[in-house]
Amino acid sequence: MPETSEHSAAAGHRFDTVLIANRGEIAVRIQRACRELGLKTVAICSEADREAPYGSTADSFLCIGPSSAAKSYLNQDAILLATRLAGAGAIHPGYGFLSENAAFADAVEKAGLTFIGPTASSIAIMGDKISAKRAMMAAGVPCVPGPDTALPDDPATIEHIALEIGYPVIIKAAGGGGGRGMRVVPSANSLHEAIALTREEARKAFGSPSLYMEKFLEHPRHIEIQVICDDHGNVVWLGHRDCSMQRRHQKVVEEAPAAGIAPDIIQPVGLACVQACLQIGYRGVGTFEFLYEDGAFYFIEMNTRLQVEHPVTELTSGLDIVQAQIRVAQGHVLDLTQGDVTCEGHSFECRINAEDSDSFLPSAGVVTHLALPAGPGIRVDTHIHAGYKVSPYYDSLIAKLIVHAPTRAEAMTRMREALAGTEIEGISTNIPFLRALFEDGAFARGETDIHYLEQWLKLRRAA
Ligand code: MV4
Repeated sequence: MPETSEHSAAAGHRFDTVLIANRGEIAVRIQRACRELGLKTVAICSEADREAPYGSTADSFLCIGPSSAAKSYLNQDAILLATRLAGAGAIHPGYGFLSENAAFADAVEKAGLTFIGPTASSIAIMGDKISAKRAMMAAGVPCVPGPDTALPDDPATIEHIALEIGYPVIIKAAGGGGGRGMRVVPSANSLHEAIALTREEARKAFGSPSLYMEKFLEHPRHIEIQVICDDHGNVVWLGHRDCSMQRRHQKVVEEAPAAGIAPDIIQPVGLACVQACLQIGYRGVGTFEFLYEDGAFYFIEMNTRLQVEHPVTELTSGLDIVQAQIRVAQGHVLDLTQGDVTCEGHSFECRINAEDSDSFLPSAGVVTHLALPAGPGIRVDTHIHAGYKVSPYYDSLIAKLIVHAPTRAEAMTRMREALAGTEIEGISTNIPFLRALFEDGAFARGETDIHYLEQWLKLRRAA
């Protein structure tokens, strides 16, 4: 497609100031990317975050509401008003909050602003897990066995679908995702009851009773593929990550690349993701989530946002994903092709949470002492400092420790070193738990799946 001024800088694409509709470490991370691109930044906060340093490093800083997220970081009207008041031309939603809200993306664009993310329509397609699956199957992305349509009401037809898939099956809500609204069905005995229960939960939680059925995979790994797309038909995939180390659907440790996945086995999956992006006209950064079991990949969901764990891909690919995300939102042509993408070495990320190391209950309070690790191959993404007050209102993530080294074993050693050099006092953190995990033999050998961490915790508690 020829580059015309219209293509490179359409009305909604022209901006020199970005409002960052988020808080915490990601607000800091996005500000850094904006400054490096020569863009001015607007920070917003709730009353609880008035003293946060990310406010004073931004070009302007507006308090938009009370501490409760519903009245501040989720308040669409307040954010749009702040954007207009501050004269910003674009909104970066970060992750969480409004990042995957199609109505918000639509409202931003309708206000003549740029939403730094995919189109509202892409967000809506991926938000409905059935339409996401249909789009993926149509594009040739391997999916978990099961129909890409909603379950009908007729009991006999439902039984037939389950038999065709083969037990155990899993019932999932179309409006769910991230582990919400799903139920495993071991055998025909409990099929109808499970559907009735999940349907009611879905109606209440997501406002839609729509369900679908899949084969239940019993011991998969969670592997995801990062993509970035511009508005001109260019798409690249940036390798893969393993995010199997999770507890109650909260990721704890992520790594890139996923251990023990041969290039020739992941290559066709990456190409299928690229194909899918082209087919749906995707723009921005995105993540394809797969379950990986017995050598095969099965698509489950697509995330249409910048993810918490993007740094492990930044360190292996050498790319600044946040800068690239902003540049494609400006309408720029992606300045790299697939041939330019080379993933080197191995990276781990540990999520440091303000929580009790044993009970995992959130721990609010003042950080009285802080020492952060440094050195070759060590990166810390955080918004906290000594004297910082961790508020009870938001997610407990207070820092991300990210390391990079030539091999997985060296990266593990480097993470042990980084964890040893991290001192946070005044509040409880999960650091003791992370230190113990990086001493675990099975983890070191890469012998883990999505259930490993919870089993490991159970054994550790029993001991
Ligand atoms: C599954 C599955 C097994 N089989 N689907 C949980 C979160 C949501 N993204 C999908 N999830 C799962 N879907 C089939 N067909 C197991 C899970 C699952 C899981 C997936 C990824 C990471 C952690 C998980 C923990 C429990 C269950």
